Amino acid sequence: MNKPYFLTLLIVLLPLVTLFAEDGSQLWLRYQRVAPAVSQQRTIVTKSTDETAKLAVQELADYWVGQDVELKLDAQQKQLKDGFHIQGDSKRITVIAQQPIGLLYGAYRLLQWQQTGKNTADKIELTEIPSFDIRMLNHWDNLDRTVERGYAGHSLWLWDELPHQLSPRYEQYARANASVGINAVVLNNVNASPQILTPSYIHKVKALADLFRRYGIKVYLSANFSSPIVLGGLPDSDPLRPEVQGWWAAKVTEIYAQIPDFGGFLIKANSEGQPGPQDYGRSHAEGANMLADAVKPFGGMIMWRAFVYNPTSEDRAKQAYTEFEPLDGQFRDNVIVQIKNGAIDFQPREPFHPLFGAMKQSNQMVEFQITQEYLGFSNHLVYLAPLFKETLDADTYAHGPVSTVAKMTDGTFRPGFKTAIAGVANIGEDANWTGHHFAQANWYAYGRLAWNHQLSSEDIAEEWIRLSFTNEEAFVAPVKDLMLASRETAVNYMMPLGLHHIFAFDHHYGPEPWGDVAGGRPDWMPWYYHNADVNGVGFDRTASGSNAVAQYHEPVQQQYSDPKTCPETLLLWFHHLPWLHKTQNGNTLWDELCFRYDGGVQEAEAFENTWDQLEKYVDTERFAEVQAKLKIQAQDAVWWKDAVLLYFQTFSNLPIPSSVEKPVHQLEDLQKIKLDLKHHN
Ligand code: GCW
Repeated sequence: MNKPYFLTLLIVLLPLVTLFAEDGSQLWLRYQRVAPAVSQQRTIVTKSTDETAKLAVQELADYWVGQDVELKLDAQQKQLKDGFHIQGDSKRITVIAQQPIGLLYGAYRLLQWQQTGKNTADKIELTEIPSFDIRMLNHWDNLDRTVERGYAGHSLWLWDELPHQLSPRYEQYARANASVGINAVVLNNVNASPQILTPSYIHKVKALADLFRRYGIKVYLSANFSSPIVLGGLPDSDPLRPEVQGWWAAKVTEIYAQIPDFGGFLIKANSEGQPGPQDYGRSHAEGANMLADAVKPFGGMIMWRAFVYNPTSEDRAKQAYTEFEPLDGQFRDNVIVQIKNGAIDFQPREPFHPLFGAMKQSNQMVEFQITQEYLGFSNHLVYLAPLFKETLDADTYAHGPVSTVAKMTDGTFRPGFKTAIAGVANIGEDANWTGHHFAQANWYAYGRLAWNHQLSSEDIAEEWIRLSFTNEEAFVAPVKDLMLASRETAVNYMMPLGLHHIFAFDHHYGPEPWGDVAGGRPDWMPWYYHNADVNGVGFDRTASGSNAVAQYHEPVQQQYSDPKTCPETLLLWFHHLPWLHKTQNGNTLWDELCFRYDGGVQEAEAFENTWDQLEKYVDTERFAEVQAKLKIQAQDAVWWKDAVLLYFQTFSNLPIPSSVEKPVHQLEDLQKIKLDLKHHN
């Protein structure tokens, strides 16, 4: 090929390639613009002049190919909250909402139906009222644009350019959130820089808040408890000192003058080195209430995290409960105690946090981690809806049977109080937003469950696949199976049977059950959690051990206490058992561990085969990118299996069963692996 010809070809083809490049940036919003011929045949109308209502009309005018739609505001329909009612037949659909944002949510529901192949020409009648009032994303984004535990590139927020330049991605982000009902975002890391509260940053935050408002999204900030010292020059940040209270009141007034619908603050206090009220001998309630009083006149909220633990002799799993349970009933109405789903830290599997059953007189909310800090970063395909559901559906028995975590947080037992749920975002500036194309499903699933916690993992997966890829059954069915299996698969190749926190130190990618850092905190060391020795493995949290089981109501306490009734998935979370302990299927514990790890590896390898057979249904870019990541996942699964089994074998001194694939690595080689992955604090 001679050069000029080649160049011309390139010039002609490049725009086409860019146009059709399938980089995943469209997420689950792959609507086709309707042809003018279609749009002339139907009308999309609203009488409302509200910006959000107009946006709803615009979205439907651009993408809805069906019958006429009327979007109607009805202030009488208080029970709808920010939800909607849709009724219609083949000629006309009416979306009724009490608030303009309900109309936008209704519009996105119609578009979702259209995209997933639902027949909207039949008579339709349905009402959706969200499970939680505040459906929140927590960004752990630092002001230097690194993202703590983020695996999708740098932060979306271009602080240097704000407030003057607005990246087009801000609006795409807001639209994606609104399409699943997310209505609150915390922009910055809970390990918060005080700088976020300086006037110049407040202006930047205002620019984002102004942009998100049309999409029904309120902005919140993480605040550093020492801000009065750092920014205000006060000698301390004691929440009972009048000058400190005055400083916060003035700061809050300054924020609301710029952002009248500012949501409030998220606070990590006296946790992992962050400052807090205990620095002055005050309680978490005293700290939270001081801030709650400051935002109260403006309708603001305080999300106060319960993720607290210190290197003491008390089992880490017990510490948040020990700290917070005595404070139940002491928090102001506009404080919500934000509790991680499990008592330790976003492990592949944890029992539900016992605090959910203990804080009956306080507002409480679940914090999930959407970003995969402990689940293979954005390299592993792990669909998290089953993990989220496992917590939400867990029964605390706080008010007798069926006091699930969902009901303990959705207002069932505390009618009239604000309810909320949070997920730590997995979003960054990568073209596909989340690093792994399938990690988009976790953002989507979190939003859908925040909207309706009764949806099934299966239905959400199916929606997402249809929206993001295709309605072809031959693709939808196997991919759905793969997604639904993926969380259990990851548990099996990483930490089956209730094992936890045996990750590599600091960055948390890959296995390091032998990990020990001289002088390091014991509660950051794998041995603290697995307790492997010649006698057995596991953490005794029964009455003969740390007695963490006592933090659960009956009958859960009883059930967890006895290895015969303890769910096998949590066995080594609650029990230290001999290697030859008989598991439910009659295998010894050692053999069962070997089978689980091996099963996890085989499943991860099977994911590769499943995907390989689906090539013809997927665009080349996404096909190849997912294929490459599945390969890493399968290799990592082998790494996990070999590392943990070979290491534990040094204690069990038992053979790996012959039906299990032999380790391909040497323990000494695995112990030498040191990944250079930075953990940004
Ligand atoms: O999971 C741990 C993470 C920290 C994080 C902390 C928290 C933001 O390893 O990176 O800090 O939890 O939730 O506060």
